[in-house]
Amino acid sequence: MDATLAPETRSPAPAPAVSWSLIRIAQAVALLLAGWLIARRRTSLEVTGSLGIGRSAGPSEDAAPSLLRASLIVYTGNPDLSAVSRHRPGKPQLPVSEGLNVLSDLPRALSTDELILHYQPIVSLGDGSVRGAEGLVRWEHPQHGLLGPGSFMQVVEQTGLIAPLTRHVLDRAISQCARWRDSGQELSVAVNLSVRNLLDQDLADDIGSLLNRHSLPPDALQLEITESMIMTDPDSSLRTLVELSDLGVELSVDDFGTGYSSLANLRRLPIDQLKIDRSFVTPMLKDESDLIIVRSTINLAHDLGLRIVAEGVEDRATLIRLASLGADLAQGYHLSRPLPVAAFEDWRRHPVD
Ligand code: G
Ligand code: MN
Repeated sequence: MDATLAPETRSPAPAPAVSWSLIRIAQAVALLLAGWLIARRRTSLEVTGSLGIGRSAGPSEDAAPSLLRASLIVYTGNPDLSAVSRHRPGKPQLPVSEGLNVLSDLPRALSTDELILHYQPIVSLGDGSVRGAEGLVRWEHPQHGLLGPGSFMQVVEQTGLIAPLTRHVLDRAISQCARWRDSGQELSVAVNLSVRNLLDQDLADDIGSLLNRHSLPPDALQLEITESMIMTDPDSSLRTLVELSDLGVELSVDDFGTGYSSLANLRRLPIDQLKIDRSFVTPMLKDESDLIIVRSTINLAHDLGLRIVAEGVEDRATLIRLASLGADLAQGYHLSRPLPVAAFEDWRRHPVD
């Protein structure tokens, strides 16, 4: 009997180990990078370098995946910011197998208009009017076609690329909203933030400049954050949220009900609205416990002086029930899927009742 395993049942070859001499070389390079920078003679900045080592699986493997692993490890493998770390099997896996190299393609995409927004309408449950739209990023990749955020955001969020991507999305959303307002449509626009954005001390200033540049009133912009983002670093997040709120932009808690934020924490935050997660809203007419969660969340939000948006409204019966429960706004496939700008404007002329 042949004792060798059939190829498909064989476990994948282990990634080659990184030799200690390679690590020593990397450590020496990191030491050379470290130093002090005296800025304008007054402020001194400590400069350090982080190196990631990603070995290729063999001579046949393209360089891109190992470079990607190495760059990613700089950001993800280094929680204590030790200068050198190695990619190990089992660390976050990237969609490199699909041939998409996010880290090398995204900088180009940011400068060539490949990253666009689709807009999903948000409608008032009081009078059915369209109040605004959530801008959702899409990547029109020249080789891979139209990509949703699921194909690239996980990688982007783990790297420094999240800052330019968020700036790009904000710029698009703000300029689009300003155009709508110029044509007499009093819409607002919502943009999703990532956890790293809340640790970025320049965020509020940068958003202020974008609003100025496009002459958009700050309260026409809503920024969506999740409970888990706030819990990652509550103190730094709170500082950024207060700055954003002082700027006059509105803050929403997205996917509300799926995280672990306590009421005490929520009360500390300068938020304006809760978006109740679609996992409660979509099935609420079939599942009594979901209905109870939706109803009590609406009451909780109102008692705290917050507006409530129901996400994931997939049929008319749910829309009507939400209105009778007193929810303020609704979003979901029953109203519309996220649409490219032209289709959104077309939809506005023929909305669903
Ligand atoms: O996390 P956030 O709520 O920002 O996610 C928005 C995502 O939810 C988008 O990708 C959008 O396509 C999706 N979405 C919006 N409305 C619905 C809906 O009614 N049903 C489902 N299943 N998904 C929705
Ligand atoms: Mn959202």
